[in-house]
Amino acid sequence: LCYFTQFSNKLVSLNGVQRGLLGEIISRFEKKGFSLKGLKLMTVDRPLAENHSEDLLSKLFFGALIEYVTSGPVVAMIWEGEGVVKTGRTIIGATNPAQSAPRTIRGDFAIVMGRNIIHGSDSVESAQKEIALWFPDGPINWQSSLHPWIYE
Ligand code: DGI
Repeated sequence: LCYFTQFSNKLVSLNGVQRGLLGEIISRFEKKGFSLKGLKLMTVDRPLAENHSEDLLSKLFFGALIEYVTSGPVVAMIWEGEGVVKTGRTIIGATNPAQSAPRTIRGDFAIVMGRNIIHGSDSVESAQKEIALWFPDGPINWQSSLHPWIYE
């Protein structure tokens, strides 16, 4: 998972861990200039997975999604930066990897929807909710010394 504040996005890397893609995924957000404000390798129990995806409860694929999210280790991240929710989703690519552009995470590393590697919050509001759910202690507060070289 990756999730994101006004400025941050929580992201969750799902089978990115099993696929050995974690370094690659983190690297893409780091190189863009976003700041890592939270990072956690964890297993996910059903209540957390169901709470996270409660808006999808009525979907036919809900059971499969919960199985997937709870099947192995997950890395939860908080990334911060101007426009990170929108840009983060561009970096991740379209939900269906068959439609994700090349050079996006899903476009480069995934084939099917049910194994699409990573989740990113879709709005500032859902990022705030997801950060509270996955990081009860909140983000780590620090500022990169590169800040003046990334922002005007
Ligand atoms: O924000 P996204 O992860 O891009 O997409 P979403 O919030 O609409 O759906 C969450 C996840 O649920 C998505 O990453 C993969 C899964 N999903 C969505 N639609 C389908 C699906 N899985 C299957 N198998 N079939 C679907 O139609």
